[in-house]
Amino acid sequence: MRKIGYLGLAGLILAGLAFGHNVAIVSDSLQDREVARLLKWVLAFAVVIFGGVAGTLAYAVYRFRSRPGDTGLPPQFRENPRLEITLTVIPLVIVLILFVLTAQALVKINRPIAGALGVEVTARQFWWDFKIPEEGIRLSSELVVPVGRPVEAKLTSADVIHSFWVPSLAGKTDAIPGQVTYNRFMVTHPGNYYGFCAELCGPSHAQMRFRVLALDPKDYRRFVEALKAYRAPEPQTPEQRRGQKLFLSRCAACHTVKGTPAAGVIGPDLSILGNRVSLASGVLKNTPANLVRWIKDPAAVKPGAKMPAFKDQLSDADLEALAAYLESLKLPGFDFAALPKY
Ligand code: HEC
Ligand SMILES: [Cu+2]
Repeated sequence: MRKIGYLGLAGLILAGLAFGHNVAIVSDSLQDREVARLLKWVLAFAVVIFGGVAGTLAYAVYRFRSRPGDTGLPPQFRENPRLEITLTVIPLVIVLILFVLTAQALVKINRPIAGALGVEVTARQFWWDFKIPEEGIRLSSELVVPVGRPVEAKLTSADVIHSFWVPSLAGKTDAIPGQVTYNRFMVTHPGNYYGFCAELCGPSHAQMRFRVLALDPKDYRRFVEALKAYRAPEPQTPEQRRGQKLFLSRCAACHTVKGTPAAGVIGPDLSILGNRVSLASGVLKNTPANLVRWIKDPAAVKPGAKMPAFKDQLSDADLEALAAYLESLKLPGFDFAALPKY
């Protein structure tokens, strides 16, 4: 009996160590802290119940094992009201405690946060558009936020139901046409956080990604001020000039480049494409070769993409000129590729 007791104790200690390592949750955002707290309670009850059930079972097997000389059936019992009431009340109490804790966590997570940075998020097949009204800026595919300040993402969709999910920052929240939903998080470390659409929304659902680039508050401020004052730089080379001309005639109906006549809003804002770490809403690394690949035939990269293919209209030299122009659209002094990835 004592041996079994020791075994149970060892199990409890091991489980306790696992708690310390916070096995399931790696980030420490506002929401994840609440979820981690809940998880600890659930695990604690699970360990106690498992220990109780497995311990009792092991004890019974050992204590009432058959011995030499045993004959016939052991003593038979029927009904034990005291035991039955105990076994009903204990789970009930556990469920009630978990209910109260969960309700508390939900209230905390869903409470508007004073001083949060509001971000208007519009999901579209198959990309994400971000507006920060307080700063008067628009960003597409890559949202830039400061570290240490809560963010309140106000989600909606322009077409079908999508779901906003940055696994390292917060849980999923659906983006629903005609409705506004909220996803609140706070980033604690600068970094490049991978985001995904988590609701099947069409052929390129799995390719509907985005990034949250979290900067130190000072860098964030510098970025916002630079972007507010930004006007696309003039093309510097004949190739870039050719690219700009092509862009204005072929692409400007759908895409915006600040400081030029290009003001389309059907597709992502390309004003600072040169600063981007990714293309095609987080799917390709931002390189001139990938840019050419994308413009040539978007649907070959993302089935069902809502941008037309240009492979039949533009020559390779045209495509390279467009890539050279777009890569030159850049705020100097920001290297997002150097951010650690989460
Ligand atoms: C009919 C509208 C339309 C036209 C015209 C158009 N695009 Fe697009 N473009 C889109 C849409 C929509 C997307 C988003 C596709 C997706 O990611 O699913 C997109 C995405 C992009 C992206 C990736 C942006 C990101 O955020 O990752 C680039 C780069 C781009 N387009 C460049 C161009 C260039 C260059 C041209 C002209 C040769 C052009 N587009 C013409 C609609 C258009
Ligand atoms: Cu989606």
